[in-house]
Amino acid sequence: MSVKQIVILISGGGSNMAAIVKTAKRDDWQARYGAKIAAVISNKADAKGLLFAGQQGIATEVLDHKAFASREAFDAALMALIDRFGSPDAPVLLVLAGFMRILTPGFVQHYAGRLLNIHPSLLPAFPGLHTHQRAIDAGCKFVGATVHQVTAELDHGPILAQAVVPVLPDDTAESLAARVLTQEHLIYPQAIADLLSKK
Ligand code: NHR
Ligand code: GAR
Repeated sequence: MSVKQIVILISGGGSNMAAIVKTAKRDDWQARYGAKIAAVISNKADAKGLLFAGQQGIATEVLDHKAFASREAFDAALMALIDRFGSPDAPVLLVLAGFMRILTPGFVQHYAGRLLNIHPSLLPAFPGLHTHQRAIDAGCKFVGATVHQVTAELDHGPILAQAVVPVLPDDTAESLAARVLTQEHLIYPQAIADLLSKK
């Protein structure tokens, strides 16, 4: 059986990526599901997560979106880079983990059914950016995070998992983001494991 290659895209801290990598190691995804985290790719050279991935012996790559004239050109190069880690009979599972670039419909189509994202809100509430401040401003008493399949429409794909946390009276966007993030680190690895166990 060919190994299922997982490629993770990040833009920053990479704490969700690290949680996935640690769970894959702890639960031996290689033996259990024949799955391996093949590469971590960032669109930003200074993404802190790259350091951790490198230390774990995972291939790391940087593709700076600013070096491309259009979204289409960036996405085409990104696709080519990602697909180096897969094969025709075992295409990669692609995991967005704090990846901050909107992807073109052509890119999303290419990975249809194999492309996941974690979004820091209880979708369908608050798609897009600055979710925690928007939830505070709206007076939400509970917020959370959503793992979903990515479709061409931003933050609208089928929901795979969610976690809920309370909003406390003195919360700022930062304190709320930190509370949500601890739950993200639990539900994202779990949702990926669920998916791998079904494939
Ligand atoms: N692409 C598609 N087609 N569909 C989705 O659902 C996607 C996606 C790409 C990324 C993550 C998403 C999130 O979870 C995601 C989901 C970035 C932006 C954004 O506006 C919005 C949503 C998400 C990620 N990005 C700006 C842009 O112009 C750049 C912002 C920046 O660089 O800081 O691409 O929230
Ligand atoms: C996470 O909260 C993730 O849900 C969010 O950014 C953070 C990344 O943290 N994603 C987005 O806002 C996507 N637009 P991390 O880099 O430490 O995983």
